[in-house]
Amino acid sequence: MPPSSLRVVYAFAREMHPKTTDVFIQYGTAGFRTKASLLEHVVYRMGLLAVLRSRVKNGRTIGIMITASHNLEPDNGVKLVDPDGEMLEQSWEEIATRLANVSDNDLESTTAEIIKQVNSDMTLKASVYIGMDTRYTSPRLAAAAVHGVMALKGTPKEFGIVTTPMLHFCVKCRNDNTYGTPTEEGYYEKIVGAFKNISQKLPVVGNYNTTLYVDGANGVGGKKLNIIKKSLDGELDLVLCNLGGNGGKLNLNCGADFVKVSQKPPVGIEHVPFQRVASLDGDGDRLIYYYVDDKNEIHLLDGDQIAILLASYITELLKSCGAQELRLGLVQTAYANGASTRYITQELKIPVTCVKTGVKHLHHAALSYDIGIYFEANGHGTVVYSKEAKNVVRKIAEEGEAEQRKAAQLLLNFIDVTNETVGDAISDLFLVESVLRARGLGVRDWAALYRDLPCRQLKVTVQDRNVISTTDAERQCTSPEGLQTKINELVSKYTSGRSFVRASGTEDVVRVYSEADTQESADKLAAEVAQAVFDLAGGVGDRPELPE
Ligand code: NG1
Ligand code: ZN
Repeated sequence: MPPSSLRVVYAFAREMHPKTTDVFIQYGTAGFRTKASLLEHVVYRMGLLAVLRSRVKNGRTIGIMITASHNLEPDNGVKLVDPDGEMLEQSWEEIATRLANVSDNDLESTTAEIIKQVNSDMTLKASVYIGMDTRYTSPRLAAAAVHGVMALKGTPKEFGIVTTPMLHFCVKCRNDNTYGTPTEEGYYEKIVGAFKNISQKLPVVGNYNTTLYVDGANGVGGKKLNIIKKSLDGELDLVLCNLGGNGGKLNLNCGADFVKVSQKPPVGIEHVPFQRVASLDGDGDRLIYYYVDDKNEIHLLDGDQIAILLASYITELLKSCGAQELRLGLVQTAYANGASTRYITQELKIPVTCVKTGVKHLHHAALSYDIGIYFEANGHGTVVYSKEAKNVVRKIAEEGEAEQRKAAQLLLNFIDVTNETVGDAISDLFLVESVLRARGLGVRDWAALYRDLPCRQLKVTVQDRNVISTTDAERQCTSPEGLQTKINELVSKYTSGRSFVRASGTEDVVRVYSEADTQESADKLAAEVAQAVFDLAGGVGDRPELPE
């Protein structure tokens, strides 16, 4: 493509998606995320960038997802998906930020500079898959992405409303046809099909029952489960709530993030005591389980418990297959409950790596195991299996002894239920249900495996959140001066106390986390640390108060 044809980049921008704001926007841990009204020019430009990225990757398909995940309705966002279905390579985040923020007048020249910098061969074909969540602002933004792709003569393909993990899955399949068929139907066929295979092999036993309530966060995940529900042949009886009807607003007082952070059940569900409920987030990539007891108290089964459930079951299957030589490990962040880390390392004797917040860090660390299980406490996570691991299991499934073969075949089904590209609430839900069924566990049995330490998360608004620097996978704070010493001093007053602070990558706040032996102590410690942040890191607004 000769440079002169870049003029269309400017023309499209000026005519259709002009930059109408000077607010600086940054590609963070989850792409660009802000008020939907500020995003149209950004998404158009991500259409351009996706084409360049596709060409740098020899024409392999790149994904663009329009979503703001668990944020409320007025927000939206956009993120790019790399060819293997993973998050955009980190070195391109700065390029994305630069392209998103230049003026329309400089867009043509900046695009030319980037083409040169990344060495994108403009004669190659380029393919971009585009998906969106259910927000009313999404179709307009998806159209902007399409225009961006077309401006640089790439080929866009729109998937309409899909979960974020479905788009990741389709991108992966398009670039690697051994993984599956790159369509929504292909996703159901592989993931739901494998779950049905497992169910047919495993009778319902013990305390497991096939009824599962679902909080769909009034987003896309619940809608897709409604499609899946019809094909489950009674293997799982889904009672779907918060599907977006009856005036239910996306993520408002419901969904995985609400349940996890507020530690309250969502609105929109009539709770039956001790009934297990799965809560998804707005774009279907996070999953939290919980139940409410007969005193109306909530018991959470978050990402930590999901990871443990999956890890212990896969370990058992590996043993039954005779494939213990495969190295299985777990990846967590500082937000993982201390009790979970202790249980995994001391009881299950499974190695744990702790990394910085952000899926890409977890995913990357998980790849260093033969079977890597990663979950953020908030319910985002999945399992990744190395090629070697899959080959070993396949071989046993074909050539092993009868019992080993059976376990290996079950593990192969389990692998097929997994969306290895990214955390996926729907795939994770079927994985959890498979394990509960296989082990005959009721939700209380699962919750009884170990007891979480009470914890609390708070946010503090400061002038500039970047004054907070951290080290040791965010568990220690290196600036502002004196803050870590103060945190240590506060923590030392509490039994089993732990606390850390970090700047959010998705919101303009500093996050505070604490845990201790009682909820009162965890709440008090969090509030005290929040005050320390406020005092030492330039807090704005009202100083956080201590609980009554
Ligand atoms: P930030 O805002 O950087 O804390 C949040 C989550 C991350 C991750 C991203 C992307 C917490 C404490 N943080 O990031 O784990 O999921 O959003 O959505 O849950
Ligand atoms: Zn999400």
